[in-house]
Amino acid sequence: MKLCVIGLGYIGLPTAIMFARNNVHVHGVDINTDLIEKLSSGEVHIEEPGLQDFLIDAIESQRISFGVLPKEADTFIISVPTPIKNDKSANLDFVINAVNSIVPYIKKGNLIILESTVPPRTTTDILVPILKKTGLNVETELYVAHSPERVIPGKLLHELVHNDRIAGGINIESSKKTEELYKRFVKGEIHLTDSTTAEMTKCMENTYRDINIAIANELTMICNELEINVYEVIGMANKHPRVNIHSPGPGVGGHCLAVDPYFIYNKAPEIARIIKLARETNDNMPKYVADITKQLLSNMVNPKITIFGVSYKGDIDDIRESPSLKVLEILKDNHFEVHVYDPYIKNEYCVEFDEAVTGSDLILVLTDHTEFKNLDQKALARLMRTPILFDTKNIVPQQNDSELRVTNFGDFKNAIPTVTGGV
Ligand code: SAJ
Repeated sequence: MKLCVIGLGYIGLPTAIMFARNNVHVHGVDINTDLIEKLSSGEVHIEEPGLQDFLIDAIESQRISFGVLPKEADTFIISVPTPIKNDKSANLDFVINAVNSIVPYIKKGNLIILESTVPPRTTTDILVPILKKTGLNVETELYVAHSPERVIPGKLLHELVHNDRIAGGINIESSKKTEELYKRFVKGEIHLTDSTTAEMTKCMENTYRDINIAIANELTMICNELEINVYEVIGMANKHPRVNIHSPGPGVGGHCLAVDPYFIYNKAPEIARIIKLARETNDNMPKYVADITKQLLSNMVNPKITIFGVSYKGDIDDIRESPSLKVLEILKDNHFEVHVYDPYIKNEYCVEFDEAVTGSDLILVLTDHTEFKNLDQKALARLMRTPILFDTKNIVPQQNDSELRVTNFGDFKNAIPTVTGGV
């Protein structure tokens, strides 16, 4: 079987490699020529456990090739980004370009699968009309489906295999063909449906999570107003067998939760009020964190702030839509001296650990990297000028024998220094 995968990012590349491991001859396509060169020489561009070794295996077994142009194949998988525009509507340009790029290579009997997360009805209203350019009868001579991925970065290879999957065809034959394809490596159940239901399901999964995080964030702000420790409330409420309040944080990042709710919202703005409000609540969290930061530093002159973590979540190197970047921007706009440390990110605004913490008046933990859970708090306190750490992810335990005062959303008001510090 021959497969052509268009888009070799966080999902396309691992998917291509998994098929290659399962006796499929895969051709991976991307518009980025540097990336094609890199992958062809056996080097992956994303940090994901196991992926590098799997790529080398696939190249050595001659089951994978890479190029900037598609090739004829039995199946085409499109896995390109679907960002949002400034007006929060979906930017489907990459999807449209990708489908157009495969049109000349499509033959009767081919299966075309869209994996990118898209607003409901994209497959029927956008994909199918483009596929008509092949001159084939899309309903009877091609198979077309939406089959969204559901994997989480960091556990990607495991979840690709073990998660349940949805196969949403434009007709039942397309759903069945899609099921047959993924069965080559998927051990989870494959659920057959139509393409529009599959699109809505995927968008709603991430919207559900975004809304639940928004409730946790709203609860945090209410508890702070009423002087109640939010973590005690969440901890106890979650002892109820049917309650699962999520964790508050500095906001919601990544390319999925911060984006997909708008795909639903834009289809029914009059009705989707909770969805919109949840987005706004989560988007407001960086400002809320910056406001708390100001309170913690209110008695200091020229304070130095250290941000710990810019990835949008723990133990990954992805900064897309990261709330840390927004916190950084707000603090800088307020003329604070801010230094950033992230063990996973090397870029123009990140510095080494010692440089970031020496002389600092406040460490702001914004990402739940494992490294931050096991800090040497005594050593840290010695390097800092005012040893306070504000932990927005509630991951740093207060060590009794250290000078470092660890605080969080639940008790930051007790940690505001009363003595004037700084220079
Ligand atoms: N976050 C909180 N509080 C929480 C949980 C998460 O503030 O209780 C924040 C995280 O710090 C992060 C953001 O939410 O900034 C998103 O993190 P995430 O781990 O929930 O989600 P993603 O975007 O990495 O992955 C999601 C997953 N979807 C669901 O869990 C419903 C994943 O399964 C999807 O494959 C992925 O979106 C996607 O591609 O759609």
